[in-house]
Amino acid sequence: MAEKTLFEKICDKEIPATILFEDDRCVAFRDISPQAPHHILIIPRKPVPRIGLAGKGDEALLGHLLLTAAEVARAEGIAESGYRLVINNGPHGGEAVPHLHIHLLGGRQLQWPPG
Ligand code: IU
Repeated sequence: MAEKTLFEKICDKEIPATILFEDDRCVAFRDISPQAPHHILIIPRKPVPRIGLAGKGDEALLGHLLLTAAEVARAEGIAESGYRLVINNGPHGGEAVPHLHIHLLGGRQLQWPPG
């Protein structure tokens, strides 16, 4: 059996994290190194490594992750002021953890384009 990813260990509560929401398909927790006043990661329990490796069978899961991100933003009180959802894919995308995650960033004016 493959070694669990760090984020699988967070899902399984083997590594501590500040979890804001969880259900049978996903977990949302505060990023350990926040880049904005609100910085939350929404991840699938299924260890999809990155969006580029998601398949047709993951369509409903991907929709669920996005809707969960929007719900968490509402719960955080940043829905009205605005926020950004980011998925880093591969080396040039800045991906560091090979377990699909959506960054939810908000609580300050974000710049465009990103660095
Ligand atoms: P990236 O898109 O793969 O670069 O993002 C990984 C994120 O995971 C990054 O923002 C880290 O701060 C965050 N993170 C975390 O929240 N907890 C951890 O134990 C580790 C990374 I390692």
